[in-house]
Amino acid sequence: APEAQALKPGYHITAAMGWMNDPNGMFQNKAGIYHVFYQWNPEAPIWGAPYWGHVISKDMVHWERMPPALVPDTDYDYDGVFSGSANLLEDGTPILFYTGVSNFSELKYYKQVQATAVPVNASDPRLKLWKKSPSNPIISQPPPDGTLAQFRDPVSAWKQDGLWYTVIGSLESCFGTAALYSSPDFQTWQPAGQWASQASVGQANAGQCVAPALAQPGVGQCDQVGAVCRMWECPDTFQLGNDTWVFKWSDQSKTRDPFAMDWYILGTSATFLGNRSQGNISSRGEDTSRFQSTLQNTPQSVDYGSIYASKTFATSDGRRVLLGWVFETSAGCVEQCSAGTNFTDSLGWQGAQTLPREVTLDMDSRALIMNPVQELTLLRSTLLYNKSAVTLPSNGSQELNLTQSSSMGRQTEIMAAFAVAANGSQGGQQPFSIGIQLSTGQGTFTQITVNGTAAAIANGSLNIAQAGVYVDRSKSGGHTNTTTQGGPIPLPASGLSVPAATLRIFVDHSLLEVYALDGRGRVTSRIYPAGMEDSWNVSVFGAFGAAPATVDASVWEMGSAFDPKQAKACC
Ligand code: DQQ
Repeated sequence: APEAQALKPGYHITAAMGWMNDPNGMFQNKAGIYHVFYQWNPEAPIWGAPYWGHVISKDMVHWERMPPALVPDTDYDYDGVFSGSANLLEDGTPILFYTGVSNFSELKYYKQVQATAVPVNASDPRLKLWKKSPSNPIISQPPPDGTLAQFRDPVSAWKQDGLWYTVIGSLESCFGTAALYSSPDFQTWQPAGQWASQASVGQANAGQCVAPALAQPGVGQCDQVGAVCRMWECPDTFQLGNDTWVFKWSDQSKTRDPFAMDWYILGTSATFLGNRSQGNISSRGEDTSRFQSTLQNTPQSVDYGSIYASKTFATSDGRRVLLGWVFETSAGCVEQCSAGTNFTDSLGWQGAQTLPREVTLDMDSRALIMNPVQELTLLRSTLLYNKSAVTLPSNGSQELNLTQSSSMGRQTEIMAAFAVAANGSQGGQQPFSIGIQLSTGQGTFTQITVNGTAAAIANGSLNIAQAGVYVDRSKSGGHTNTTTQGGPIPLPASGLSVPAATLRIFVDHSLLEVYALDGRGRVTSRIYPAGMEDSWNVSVFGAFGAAPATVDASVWEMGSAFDPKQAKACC
């Protein structure tokens, strides 16, 4: 249908058809080719026993589709090849590490075990075909206080002191946890305590469950489908910088304030590895974790918008890159919509991945900064608008007079850098507000704002003391969910001294990715305005106290992720 095509993202990774959710097992192989897998139901645009879909790329922006890498077809994964990771052994051999799910129709709970797969032909740079290990499942015991019904999403393993370590999302005594496992050879795995838990990162468990009455070995009442306690899904952990570790997890509860589903916390780890008695650590409220969240008191949001199950990998040139599942969320349902409640169910496809984001550590703000990988500029085609030092009236807005009528107008990058005009000179705390309004025709618009307070605005430079980033969808129109998404931007305690405050927005049909203040604040939103297929306009606005401001703005058309002219990723 034309509407389905008008709304389908064009330069983000999507599935050809059917349902897409979590990113899985990203890595870059010896030939330099990037591999991305994802949870995929090719049979319908709703969640169902997932396959691992597979795309490859030479540059992380142009992608080629491969046949599905893993299909739910064995006795331990016929209910789904659930999420997991990729691992590169020392000789460069990739191993996919995933959760096999079975048993649902028989026992009404999912039995979750961990399994591996390797390339059929490791010298094929496209790694087209994969085979499951004959010794699968390789982990079929949940952690001591855990359950096989909530035990999934193994993290890319790391090696330390001669042992491999991985972390697996779990529910232990009604606490979401990341269970640690170790192995000498990637075959035999032992529980090794907890890496982190809701208790250790200072989040209460949402549960009303009491100690599990074990109906069957390893299955507690908390863990039946529909129970209140929530495991932690899709944990991720990695070292960034000399001593700093990041721990990231996905929290299904929709009660946190500010709202976010993917969280991270910074800490340290190494002192604990190898020194604990194995597999005997209670999760009942005690902080026994090996990941120590010493560098941050409270968890931070990966993104305030519609993303979940994000995951990172290391490129061969040492960058840490994140992808996350961007789900559909239309009017009439809150956040992830269940099947049948989302108007996009009718489109024949659902779900996308975020742009690949480079993750860096900012110790001044004790926060992660995320920006699209630099390769993304390869997708820029026509420069539609480019002006410097456009004056914004104080508390006013400036039309860029950009009206797009070509279909490419729906694939756009907007970059704006706001500065206080040179004659602005004020001390004290000044409220400021900068933003972009995307008008999509028929009186509908989406407003993206960064606001807060700036101290000592003077001579074109501002010191931002407090800021937040918000996507206001109340007037976006069509099938859009009208909730405003956003939250505070972590800043250094002494403020952020910048000559220009930046806002970078990626418009990809129904998908908006917003990066504020050079990637310090992020919001990914879905908008489904009715008029979007016709034309849209960009206006910028800014108000720095009463000081006049200027803006440098550029807008590009963007190419497509699956451009037939670039179809071959390699070889
Ligand atoms: N999605 C996968 C699970 C994971 C969840 C199943 C998170 O492995 O826990 O599709 O979205």
